[in-house]
Amino acid sequence: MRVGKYFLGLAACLYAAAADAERVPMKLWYDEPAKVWMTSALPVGNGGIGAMFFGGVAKERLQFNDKTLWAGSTTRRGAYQNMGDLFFEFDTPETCTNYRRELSLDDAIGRVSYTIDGVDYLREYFASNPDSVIVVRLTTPGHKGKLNFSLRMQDGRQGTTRVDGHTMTIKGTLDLLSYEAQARLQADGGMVETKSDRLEVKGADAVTVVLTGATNFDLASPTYTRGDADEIHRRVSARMDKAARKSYKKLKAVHLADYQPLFARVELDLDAEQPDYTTDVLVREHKDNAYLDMLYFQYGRYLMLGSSRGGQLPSNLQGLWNNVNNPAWECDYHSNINVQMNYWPAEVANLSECYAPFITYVSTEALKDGGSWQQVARKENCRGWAVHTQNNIFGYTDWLINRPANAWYCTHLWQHYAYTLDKEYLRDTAWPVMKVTCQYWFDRLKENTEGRLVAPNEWSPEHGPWEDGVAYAQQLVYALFEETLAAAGVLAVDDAFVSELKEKFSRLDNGLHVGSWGQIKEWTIQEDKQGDHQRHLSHLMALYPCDQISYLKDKRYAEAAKVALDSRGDGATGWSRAWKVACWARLWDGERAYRLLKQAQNITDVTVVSMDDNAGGVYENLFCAHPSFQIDGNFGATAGIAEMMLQNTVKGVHLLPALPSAWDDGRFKGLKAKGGFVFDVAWKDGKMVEGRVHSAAGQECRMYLPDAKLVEVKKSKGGKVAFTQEADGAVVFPTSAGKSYRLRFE
Ligand code: FUC
Repeated sequence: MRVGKYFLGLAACLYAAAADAERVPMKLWYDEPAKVWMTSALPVGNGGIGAMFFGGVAKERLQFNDKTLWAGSTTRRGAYQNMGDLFFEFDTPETCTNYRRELSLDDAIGRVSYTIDGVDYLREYFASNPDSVIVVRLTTPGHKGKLNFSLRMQDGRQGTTRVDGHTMTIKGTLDLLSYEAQARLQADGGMVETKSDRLEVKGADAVTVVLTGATNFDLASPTYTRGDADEIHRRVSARMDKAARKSYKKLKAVHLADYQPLFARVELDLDAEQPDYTTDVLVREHKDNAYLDMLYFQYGRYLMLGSSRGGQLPSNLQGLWNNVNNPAWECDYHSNINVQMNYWPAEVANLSECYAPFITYVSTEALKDGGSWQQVARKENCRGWAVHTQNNIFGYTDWLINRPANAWYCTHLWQHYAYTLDKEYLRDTAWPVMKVTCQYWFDRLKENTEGRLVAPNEWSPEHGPWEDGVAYAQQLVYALFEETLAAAGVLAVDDAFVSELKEKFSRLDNGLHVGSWGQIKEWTIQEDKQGDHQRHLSHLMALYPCDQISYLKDKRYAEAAKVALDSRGDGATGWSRAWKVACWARLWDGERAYRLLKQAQNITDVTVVSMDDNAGGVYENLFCAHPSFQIDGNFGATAGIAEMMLQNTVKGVHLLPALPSAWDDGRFKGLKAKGGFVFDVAWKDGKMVEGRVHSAAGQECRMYLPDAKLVEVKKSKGGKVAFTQEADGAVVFPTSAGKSYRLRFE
């Protein structure tokens, strides 16, 4: 155990010491350049645009993306596109000493450094959200005039590059969209020569390259576009001019001031130091080192900040990082697990603002009069909206219909409220969508022979027969109705719609049925096969991400969920293992959740799509491998780890519900719970010692602590706060909005 950081001294000092503790740096690092885009290049992103850097010495490649750059249209699926590349060619040899390539998650800056002939070379890479640019800075600390290289820009579709002064431009049109990207080079000292297809830097002291791009995509417009090529050009040029007026120091300071507070909201310290070996060695040879778990947890947060800030589109199957024009599954929005999993950590991991693009996407498309999502519903004579499984950014929705996805999306709309208690958002954004989605199901549900309402002709993605009342559909519609009723309560709506909702809810089959071998049943007619290892856990929606199954609600169903989950086995593709981590955490089995997490971290080099249960894991760059790269597994793992730390239950917030023995000592800071609470907790030898809760909304704080005894609650400044132990085991105390409370446990 590490001593001296926060476990020094008396238990009562733990929290104070923790507050002063140095954060363990969160870094991915390597001692050689990346060879393969998917497995070893490193990502930077500002939420809308992003890039992957390789860190080559003689040749560097920076591949870049804009999340809105899609081929395809309202009638053709198309695919998410590579925007382009920047190629640097240096006059130095490939051979160097002191090579290091790293990505710091703490400041969202990539760095490459090495020495040649006594000259130290340093590059920095970051994507700035406030300035909407990607920046590369090249320096030779302590030396002047040493930078000699050429810079070339290449369109992702083989278009031509225009070089104008020190600015290079690519532009083009796809089926519906137009796009443009610009790169501008500024050198300190030396000379820059403009060639027909490149810029040549000679003898510079330092160089800054600023890169930005945009398209004319607009989700809210009936044509999905707004403005023409000239308008994009003006927009991109204005961004570029504004950024180029700032010094590198200023650009970096603006980036750090924006990013660092968001990232620093959450800490997870599992009593491990940053290892002195590289990240590929960490994951290949030291998978049990808890630093990997800390890093993997935080990487999900980093990737969320990088791929889901602002704009109208959620992060796609690869977040926003993609180097080809025919990516696996078109890098689309898959509605039967993938896009949802991308948002599982958003609230609990304290990145509520990153939810906005997903919420905007769902609410805009669902409420678009006559839009494609509404047309899917109309074809079935239903109000509201529905989607198929595969979705591009232009409302085009195909492959098998996935009706319950509308309810699933709505559970996300509700989650955002449940954590933030933002009533205005609930009324203006979430409620209208939840209401019409309920109406879809009012029109669709039918009565079965027992007089219960069931969804007719449904599937359990992605296997088995189509039947009435399968668990997947019932559990999701149940969650939709339950949460919409809760929303009606908050908004004090009590009209004919709410009466109908109550009536239908009282007759709805809840999708929880225990089968012949003690399992939660997946289908109604077909027998569930024991040992069916299908990767989707669609009949366990009610266990996670929904919460109808819980030991605290009805032990019978929790036990049946355990049987069903166990029968699915531990093998799985990337995202599926992450889901299993969260499910085992919900069943309070920390050891099994941990075992799944370790399997989710299996190193792989497979870059082609495989459905093999044992091919999934992570690449050297810690991207989750389905395979191929699919970012849902990164986000799912972050959510799963959070679920091992904190759960919202009917009896209150359950702290450390699934702590494995491998994480016997540690602390977390900044995880969010429903009701506007933020928790910090420190534990030792598997026992909670101290904590803190911040109350944003002034709600009563309820905690369910079966493994710990709360002995003291104190206001941050001073006085003790009385708490009560309720008959159901919950401990409860009042809070004031904006105040923090220190908690001591025994
Ligand atoms: C779903 C999954 C696949 C894959 C694809 C993108 O269809 O069943 O495993 O993740 O989405």
